[in-house]
Amino acid sequence: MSASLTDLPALAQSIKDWGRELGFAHVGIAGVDLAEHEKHLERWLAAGYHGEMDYMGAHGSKRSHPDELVPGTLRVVSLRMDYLPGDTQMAQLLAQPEKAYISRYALGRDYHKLVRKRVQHLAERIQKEIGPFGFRAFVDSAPVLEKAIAEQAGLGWIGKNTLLLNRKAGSYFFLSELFVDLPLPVDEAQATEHCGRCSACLDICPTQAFVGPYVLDARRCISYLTIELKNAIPVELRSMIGNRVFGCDDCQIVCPWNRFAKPTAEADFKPRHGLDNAGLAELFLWDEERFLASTEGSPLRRAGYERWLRNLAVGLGNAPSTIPVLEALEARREYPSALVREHVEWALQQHALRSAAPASRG
Ligand code: B12
Ligand code: SF4
Ligand code: SF4
Repeated sequence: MSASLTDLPALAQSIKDWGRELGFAHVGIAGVDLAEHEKHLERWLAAGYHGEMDYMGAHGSKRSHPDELVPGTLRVVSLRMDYLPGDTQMAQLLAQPEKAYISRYALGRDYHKLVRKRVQHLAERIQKEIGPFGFRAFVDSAPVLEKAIAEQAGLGWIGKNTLLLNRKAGSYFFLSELFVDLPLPVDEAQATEHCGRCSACLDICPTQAFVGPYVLDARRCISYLTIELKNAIPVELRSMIGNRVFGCDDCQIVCPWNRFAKPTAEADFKPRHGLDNAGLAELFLWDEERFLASTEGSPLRRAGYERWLRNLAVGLGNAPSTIPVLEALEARREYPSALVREHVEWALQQHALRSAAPASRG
C-alpha cells in the first residue's frame, strides 16, 4: 500500500485539487447510499413521466445503487464543469420569433467526450500517486442518478426545476462522476435547499411540464420533445414550443440563482457556426451535408437531420408570416420524409389560419 492510502483525508484533498486543475469548478465525494432518491425515481417511472426514454427504467436498481452498477464501488467523486459561454443573450433571442433558439449547453463541442476524458485524466493522476485501484468514469449517459450523487457530495441541492443548483454557480453546468473503490472520507451532503417560496421555474415553463415542485413530466418538456422524442411532436404542444429548436433553458433563465452562474473556461464550449444567433429559415435550408459539416462533434448531432428539420418546421410555424419563413417552408413541402412533411404542413396551416383570422382591433 502506498503512503497516500494511509492518509485518506489528504488523498481526498489532493483529488479535489487535481480536479480543479483539470477544469472542474467543484469536486465533492459521496457514499453510495442514495436514500430516498430511489423511491422518487420509482414513482417517476411508474407514472410514465419518462415517455420513450426506456433506458431510464432499463437497468433495475443499478441507477440508484452505484455499487451494483460497478461492484466494489465505495465512493463516488462528483464533479461539476460550467458550460455557459459568456453572455449569450438568451432572453433576447427567445423574444425574436424568427431566430432559432438552441439550448446553451449545445452551442459548442459535445461535452460527453470532453468531460469524460478529463475524469479519466483525474483517475490516472490518482493512479500515479497511489498505484492501481478500481474506478469507472461516467458522464450523463450511464445509469447513474447524477444529481442525487452531486447533492450527497455537497455540490448543491436539487431545485424545484429538478436541476442541481449551487448558491455560487446557479445550474449551467454538467455533472460527471468517478466511481472508486477507495474508502475516502465523504463530504457533507447538502442538507438545505434554497428555493424557498420561489416558484418562478414552475410558472414560466412554456408547456407546463412540471407536475409540481421537483417533479417533471418529461413527455411535456421541450428538451425531451426536441431531442429525445423520435416521432411526431404532439400537435397540442407545438405552438407552446415557440422558437426553441433544440432543448430549452427557460426554467434556468428565470432562476434567481443563475445570476451567479460563471462563464465557462473551456474554449470548446464557445458557440460554433453562428448557432447562437441564426435564423430559423436559414437553418431550415441547410442540406444534410451542411448539417453534418456544421454539427461535427456537437450535441446537435443527437437529433439527426430529419428531427432537426422537424423541430425547425415547428419553429417556423410559430414564426411571423414573413416571405423568408413562408418560402423556406414551401421549399420543404415535398421533402422525402413523411415526418418532416407533416410538420411542414402543420406550420403552413398555422400561417394560413393566422392570415384568415380577422385583424385585432387596437
Ligand atoms: C433523463 C434526463 C433528462 C430528461 C428528464 C429530466 C428529468 N428531470 O428527469 C429530459 C430530456 C427532459 C432532460 C432535460 C434536461 N436536461 Co437532462 N438529464 C437526464 C438524465 C439522463 C437523467 C435524469 C434523471 O435521473 N431523471 C429521473 C428523475 C426521477 O429524476 P428527477 O426528475 O431529477 O427527480 C429527482 C428529484 O427531483 C427528486 N424528486 C423527485 N420527485 C420528488 C418529489 C419530492 C417531493 C421531492 C422533495 C424530491 C423529488 O428525486 C429525484 C431523484 O434524484 C441526467 C443525467 C443522469 N444520468 O443523471 C441528465 C441531466 C439531469 N440533464 C441535464 C441538463 C443540462 C438538462 C437540460 C437543462 C438540457 C436543456 N437545456 O435542454 C434539460 C432541463 C430540464 C429539467 N428541468 O430537468 C444535466 C443537469 C445538470 C444540472 N445542473 O442539474 C444532467 C445531470 C446531465 C449532465 N451530466 O450534466 N434531461
Ligand atoms: S426545460 Fe423548458 S420545457 Fe423543460 S421543464 Fe424547463 S422550462 Fe419546461
Ligand atoms: S426558479 Fe426558484 S423555485 Fe425554481 S429552481 Fe430556481 S430558486 Fe428554485
